[in-house]
Amino acid sequence: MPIAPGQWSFTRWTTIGQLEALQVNHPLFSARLFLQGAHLTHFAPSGHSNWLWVSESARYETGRAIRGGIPVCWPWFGEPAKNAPEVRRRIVAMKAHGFARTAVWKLEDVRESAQTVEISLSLDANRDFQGLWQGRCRALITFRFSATECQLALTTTNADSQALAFSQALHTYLPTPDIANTKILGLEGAHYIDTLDQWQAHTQNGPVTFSGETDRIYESDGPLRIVTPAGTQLVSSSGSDSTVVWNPGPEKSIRLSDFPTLGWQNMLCVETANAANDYQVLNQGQSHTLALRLGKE
Ligand code: TA6
Repeated sequence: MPIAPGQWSFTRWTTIGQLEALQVNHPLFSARLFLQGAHLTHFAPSGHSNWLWVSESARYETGRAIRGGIPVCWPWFGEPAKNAPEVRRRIVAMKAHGFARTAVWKLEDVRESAQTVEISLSLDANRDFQGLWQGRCRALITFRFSATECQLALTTTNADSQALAFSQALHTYLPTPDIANTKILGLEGAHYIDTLDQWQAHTQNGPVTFSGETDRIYESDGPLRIVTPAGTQLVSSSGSDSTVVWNPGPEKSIRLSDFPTLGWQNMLCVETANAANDYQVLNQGQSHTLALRLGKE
């Protein structure tokens, strides 16, 4: 059972549209976290704007993924057919990005201090999901907010007697005043798969810049700097050797759900992942943690 409200100093239950969320109003920062999808849509140090991009067309409806923030793509990333056979053979639902982002997670804990708030939620992927996926595992995600950082850690534990192969991503949407004057530093020389070029392998030459639809899976585990005209966002990770970089560009934006036609000019996704060949395999009882740390320069 979730901890009864009223025991918290900075955290309150709220309802946005059809969805329940935890609203954190701490003297040093604010955050909004939905039970559906364990979906973070807002984090900002006091006096600052949201570090995350959220579509102005986003809809807050039961069973519908929220466009923006940090969707949790789990227990598979991307289209099922584009996953390794060991991952693909477990997938029943032919939809992208798994089912965690539209499932209701269980609130495990809220811990508050003068400097931080930590919130943990869990999802038991058991027989209730057998129409979507053939596996039995548990996800525990912990958010840690402070005046300078937003941290996420997603731990998957295999509860099945058989080995579990899965892929995943923390699908972070970041804002920018102008995508044409935005670049990502830290991927220079990295190999990547260009999903828009028949999934061919390429090597990154210089910073990543944007001149239209971009959808790439980079081999990378290092810290990244996202330099925009409004400032520089820092993204670092652990438990991940792949980073997905995505901007839909003008054409795909028209086809995307809950996405404003010109929204592509003011956002990019830098996704901390275990995607493509970076999928994970766990034996019974083993765990893996995918962690993300957002900061500002
Ligand atoms: O992570 C990049 C990507 O796989 C793109 O190909 C695009 O489909 C994006 O995710 C958004 O997917 P969604 O299912 O949230 O519309």
